[in-house]
Amino acid sequence: MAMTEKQLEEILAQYPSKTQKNRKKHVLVKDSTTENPQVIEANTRTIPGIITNRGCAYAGCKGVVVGPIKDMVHITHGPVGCAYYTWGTRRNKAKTEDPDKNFINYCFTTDMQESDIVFGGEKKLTKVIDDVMSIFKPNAISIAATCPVGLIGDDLGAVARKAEEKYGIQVLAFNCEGYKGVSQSAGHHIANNGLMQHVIGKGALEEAPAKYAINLLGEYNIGGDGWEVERVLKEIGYHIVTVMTGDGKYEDLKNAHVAELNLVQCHRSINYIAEMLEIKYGTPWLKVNFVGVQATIDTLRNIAEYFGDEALTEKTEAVIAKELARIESKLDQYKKICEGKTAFCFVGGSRGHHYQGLFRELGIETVLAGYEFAHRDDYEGRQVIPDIKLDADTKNIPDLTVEKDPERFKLKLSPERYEELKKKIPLGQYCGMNVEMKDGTVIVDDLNHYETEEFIKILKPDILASGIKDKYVIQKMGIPSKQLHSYDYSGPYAGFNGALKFAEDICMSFSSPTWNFITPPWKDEPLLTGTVADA
Ligand code: CFN
Ligand code: HCA
Repeated sequence: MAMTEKQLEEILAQYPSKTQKNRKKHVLVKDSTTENPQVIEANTRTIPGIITNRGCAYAGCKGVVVGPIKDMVHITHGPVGCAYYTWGTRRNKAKTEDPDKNFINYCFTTDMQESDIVFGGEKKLTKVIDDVMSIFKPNAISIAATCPVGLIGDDLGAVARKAEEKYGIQVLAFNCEGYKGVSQSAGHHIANNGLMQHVIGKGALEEAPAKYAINLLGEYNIGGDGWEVERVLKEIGYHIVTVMTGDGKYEDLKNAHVAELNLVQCHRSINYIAEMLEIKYGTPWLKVNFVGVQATIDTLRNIAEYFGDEALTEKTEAVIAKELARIESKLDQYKKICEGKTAFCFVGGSRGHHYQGLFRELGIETVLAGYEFAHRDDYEGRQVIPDIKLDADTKNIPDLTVEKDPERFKLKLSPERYEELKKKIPLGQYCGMNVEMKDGTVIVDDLNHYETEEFIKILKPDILASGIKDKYVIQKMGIPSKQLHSYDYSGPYAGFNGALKFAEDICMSFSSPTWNFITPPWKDEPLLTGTVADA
């Protein structure tokens, strides 16, 4: 069922007029016939009082980007709740290669108390670092600031510097206080800058250790996604220098500069590093998408096209054919259950867009989608192979000026070859939400609980893909919910095996008898009634 402008107006009419004006800019009914492309407002402050699904800068920095690096100890300087939340809920998996150097299963925090707020928390932080060094002896440590730390003015940098002198290892201080910026997006940026400034490029390698050396950026190995992607890439013959940061290693990250190409899966959280690597070391990047069978195939072909080697292209096609032969008939079974159904797909940054392709190939149409904290380019689209930065040494990235490394900079893609690739690799593919969604579907930025319930009543989706903050409200409304952040204890959902696992999981949801015991609201409640007068 499509949404009309009038229905949208009725939903927004329930707000006080200032809020209504604001929210109107964050919601679109897709219409490809407008004279100019439709614009959605994004990356702005949530109105206080609205229950948003967003997280904070600390969650984006420590929880998302830095936390998955397994051979470092990550200390949360702040309340235990902040530490626990970013440790225990995000399912970034990691294998133990060296039994002494995987700290993912530990949660480290200063557990700030009221007395630390009054008298300062630096001593406690120093003590935690001493304990970490005497018990765990990691190769490096990160310290992440939470809101109270910023408010009382503890100097994380000074504590980190003293610890570096004392122990001779890197101690990275991230001033990612939760209140910075408008969402976790600010934290991604802080993490990217810190890793680029202090870790990447510090390794000893000068050359790629093998042919077809790549980095996989913005892959956090949630539910094992990264492992499935690596399995396929390795079988084709790529050498993965580092994964940022799922099952990632500090020691590998230091050598990220030697890769010939960066693959960017999540463009929202790690695009800054991709750009900085290009400017500093001349490494181009390619926007990839390993969610969905067709997206995976197109991505593998684009990467092979980039290297332009016949043997690699042949191997790519052979692997694609083998994988398809293995999964296609099973997927067909699941498609029979999914065909004709509709979904809402609302996730943080890139998944709100990436998962629509997978839904589509199972026969499910996404009738409403959006991002919690994405920026306008995530909606409007971007190129698969971005413009190369020939003016690399002069370009400024906000908050950090990166300059060409004169010793190690090597333009790894000639301008002529770039022009050739631009023609071969289709622009805009899988790179923006607004471009790909159908007319009449709804696009919502920073969706909130009130709107979720109202949109559900009108659009009556068969499944709602989002996060923990609304999962149970949705299920109590009689609609299956699939968490696309944590995968509800399941996964992987990326690559060929992931597509199959995802299909199996959502078919299980559709087929559960539970829904017979719950009446969805549109069956026993009137739709919209009345309006609230302006405050
Ligand atoms: S794993 Fe990623 S894919 S990193 Fe980002 S924008 Fe979050 S933690 Mo939740 S699931 Fe989500 Fe994306 Fe990139 Fe995850 S859609 S909100 S900050 N995200
Ligand atoms: C975060 C992390 C989160 C939360 C998931 C959710 C994740 O934003 O701090 O709200 O369900 O993926 O774990 O996005």
